[in-house]
Amino acid sequence: MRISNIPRRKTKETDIEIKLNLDKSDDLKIHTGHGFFNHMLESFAKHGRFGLEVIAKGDDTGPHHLVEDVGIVLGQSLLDAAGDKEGIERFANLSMPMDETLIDVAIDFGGRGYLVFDAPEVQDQETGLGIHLTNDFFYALCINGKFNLHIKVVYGTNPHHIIEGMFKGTAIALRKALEITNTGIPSTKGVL
Ligand SMILES: [Mn+2]
Repeated sequence: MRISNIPRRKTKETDIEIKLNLDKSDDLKIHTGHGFFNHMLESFAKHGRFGLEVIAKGDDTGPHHLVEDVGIVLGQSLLDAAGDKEGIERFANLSMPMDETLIDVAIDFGGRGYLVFDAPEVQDQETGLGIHLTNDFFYALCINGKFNLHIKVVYGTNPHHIIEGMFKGTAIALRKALEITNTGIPSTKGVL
């Protein structure tokens, strides 16, 4: 069972504890104090088929510190749970539809953090998250998880669908990239 073991991260801005299980999806407990962000993390766990507990508390400056720091610790948790990455598929991509929105997501879980984020500047009074903070979340996730993440909104207008499609698409691509389909380390270097 591939389970993360990252200590609680406590700063003057946030207090975050995350437990992640890549191989068993029974445990789901998300408490961040931010309704839409809870919804996104639940969606992430559900479609990634991950067991996920996130107990997080932000400061009173708005959601920025909270969302970015959860991205950091969740990225660390993905990397930690993946262990030596033996036998993983490593690469994955998909097109994620959500009503009027279509999002392309591609991942290389190969040991290097890199984000390409291509999304329209949509007005967002609804989610309390917004496209910019979503960008910051995925940056923190893939830099700390040490994987390449490309997210491209092909088209779409509804911010709820655009942001949720990103979380779902990234979760599904991560599930596929982290699936154990082989033996050995999938790299000519022999290490990832
Ligand atoms: Mn929704």
